[in-house]
Amino acid sequence: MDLQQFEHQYDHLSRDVAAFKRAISNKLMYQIAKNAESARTEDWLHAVSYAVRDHLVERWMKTVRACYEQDAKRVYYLSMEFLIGRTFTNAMLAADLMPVVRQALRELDVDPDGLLDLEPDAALGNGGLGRLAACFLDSMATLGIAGFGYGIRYDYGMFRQRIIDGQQVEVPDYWLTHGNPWEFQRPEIRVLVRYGGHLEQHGDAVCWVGTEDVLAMAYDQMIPGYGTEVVNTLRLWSAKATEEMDLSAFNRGNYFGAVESKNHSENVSRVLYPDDSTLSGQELRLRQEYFFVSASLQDIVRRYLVTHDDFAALPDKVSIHLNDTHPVLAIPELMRLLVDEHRIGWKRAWALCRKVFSYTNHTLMHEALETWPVDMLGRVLPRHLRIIFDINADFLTAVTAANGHDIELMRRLSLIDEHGERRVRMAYLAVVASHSVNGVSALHSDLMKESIFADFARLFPERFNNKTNGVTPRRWLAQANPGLAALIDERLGPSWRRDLERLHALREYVDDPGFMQRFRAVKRQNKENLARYVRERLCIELNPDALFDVHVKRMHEYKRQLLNVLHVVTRYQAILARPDADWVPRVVVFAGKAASAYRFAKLVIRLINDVAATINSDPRVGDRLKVVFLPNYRVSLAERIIPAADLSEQISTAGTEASGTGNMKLALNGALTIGTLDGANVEIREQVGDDNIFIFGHTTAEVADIRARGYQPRTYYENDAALKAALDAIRDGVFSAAEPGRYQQVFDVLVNWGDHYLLLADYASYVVAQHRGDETFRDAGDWSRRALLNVAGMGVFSSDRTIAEYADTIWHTPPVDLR
Ligand code: 26V
Repeated sequence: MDLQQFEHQYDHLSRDVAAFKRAISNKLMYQIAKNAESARTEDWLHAVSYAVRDHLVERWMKTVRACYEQDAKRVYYLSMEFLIGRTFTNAMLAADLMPVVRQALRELDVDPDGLLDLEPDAALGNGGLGRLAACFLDSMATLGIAGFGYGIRYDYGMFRQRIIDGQQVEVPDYWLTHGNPWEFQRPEIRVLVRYGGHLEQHGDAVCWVGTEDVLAMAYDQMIPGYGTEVVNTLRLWSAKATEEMDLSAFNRGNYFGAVESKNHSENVSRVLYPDDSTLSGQELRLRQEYFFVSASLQDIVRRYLVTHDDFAALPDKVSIHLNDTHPVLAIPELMRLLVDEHRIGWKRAWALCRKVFSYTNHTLMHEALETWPVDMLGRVLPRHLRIIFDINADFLTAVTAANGHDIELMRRLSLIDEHGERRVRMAYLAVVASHSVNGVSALHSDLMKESIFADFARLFPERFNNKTNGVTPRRWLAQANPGLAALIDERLGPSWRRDLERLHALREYVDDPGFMQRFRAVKRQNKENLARYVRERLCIELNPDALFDVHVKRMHEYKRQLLNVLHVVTRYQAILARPDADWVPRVVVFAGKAASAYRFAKLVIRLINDVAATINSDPRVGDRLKVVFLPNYRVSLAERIIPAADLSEQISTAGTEASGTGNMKLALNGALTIGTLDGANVEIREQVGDDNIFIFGHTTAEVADIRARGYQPRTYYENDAALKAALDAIRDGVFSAAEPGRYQQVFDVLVNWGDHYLLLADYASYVVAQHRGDETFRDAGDWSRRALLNVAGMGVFSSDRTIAEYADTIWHTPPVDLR
């Protein structure tokens, strides 16, 4: 840049900064009604958020207009969960306002970094499935696809996790305390959602009458694309009572009774189910699912009818994607709208449904497969139950016509599970109604066809396909790791943000000492930042030169945090046995929430904390090993931890983790994976090469084989001295001196009760892989070479690639033209 160019740019920036300072001050004054002297940091955050938001609104309206004018095909992504995290930085990056906003704040004497940390996470999701939905919204907007998210505006998101005496305590997450500057309430967009009642037959028409009703009110958020003017919409529904109060009760002086029914109706959007895999079978959950599905479908049909007089073009203009089975009631709801309300014949309505819906499966875990008791469904949604029975009858008739009468096959395929209490199988309904059924990694999509959907895959092979997950490089590299982003920019320019495959070119720099030294410096800085955070919150001192070994995700037996603990204990015992050996210093970082009712997962959290306390305070260990459990894992904490990781733990039992996305985020930020051949780890290995990942453990086929032969975990316990020593220490109270029996159950689950997830069978090879990790880490140059090859190999794991595949082969949605 020559001097003139520089001065020109500088001029530009300072004019923008001046304008932005005025905008912030105006917002503070007229929207928040505070002056600079009395404003709290929250007030500044809101003022500057409103000012940034203004820059996106015009693009948003332009996008909405363009969609209408071009009558673009829209994709509706229906999801019970959107795990968005924070919005402020993301919005600044999208609007290209980061330098201007920072400078403006500094000139107003406000510390920009202090502001960022005040924004609460929008934690309207449990884990992988919800975070994927958020990455997908970002990618749809960035690719210019007319994508709408539809979900629930929970008053309370994912609970906050506190650790008290080593144990998880759940605290409600009322994230709206200070208001949400990113949402637009739409009081004029209200939709009636009906429950209960009964059916009446009038000729060949069915009437659903006598219902209890709730209103769904819309709240919209902007979803800005990156490097495009497109801004999409996320519409979340909040429940409103149809009557503010019961006037007769009020007039009788019964003031609490007067608002009771209002509270009851509005409870439907009160709180996110914080359970990420077991269906507690609560009726409220069913009501939540129907609530947002019904509101969304009515909204979709209304929007379609603005520009169409009949339903002939519906499949050309509307795609409805079902994020797992939680929104599957959308299928009978669309049938109801078409048949009962718009008087379309059943057969035609069904043909339309079949073209409109597509479905993604996110888990094979049996306990996470949704089924609803026929009794409950009949009580809460009688019309929908009838429609499901009719769909089932048509389906089974067609199967019989094609395959002959096979009672056993019918029993297996039926949408109704007749064993014991009759239940509706929501995943089967999704498969029968959708034109596309996909899994989320190559392995998972194969297993899906062999296990839960085997019969359906034989009947409808063309419906099944794979779309390997991805993550948005905007949040998970540009925003989370500005140091690495800036370094990449210097060599490759900024285009990787929209075209992540460009990272491939980083391979050229593995032998460039200058570059590699800076690459290491970035990681080192990120580790120092995390160490500071840990020091401030937990008073634990970390050595930034140690290997940072990171295991962050929901707490689940299948994810095997306990296997990691076994290795930690083994290492601890080895350090005590050979204190003078040349140990590679290591920091083991855990974070993750356990479902509140998942007793065993909570016990594992407690064990981690007890092990951490013992090891961290043992003077014989010193810097060689530190263990930390970071409380309240969430999107914003992930953004801090992931850039600081050297080693990424992805150690689920082969065949259990559908894909994983944390595995992609960590590798993208230069961590090497230690992992099993599970989920997308398989594809990560293909991208980075066998030498740059530590693979261990039994494969899916071997796991099945071991189980088929009758797995005997006790044999491993008895024959492996190191394993035995670790398990005995846990059982005997080495980490729980005050209550020696505290972890007897942990021992029993692994040794005596079958070790369902085969921790003991994989222990030995895991320890060997950890050892390979140590040896590689000794040579900092060699390690960072491999780390860079991981970054360079993550191009395919951009959610832009994933969404482009959905758009091409499932939704058939070209980008909108903003001209
Ligand atoms: C089930 C239930 C049951 C009722 C209570 C609330 C609730 C919430 C979520 C679920 C299913 C969770 C499925 C899930 O999150 N699967 C994850 O999806 C990721 C994105 O595809 C994938 O990377 C993970 O491997 C997979 O575990």
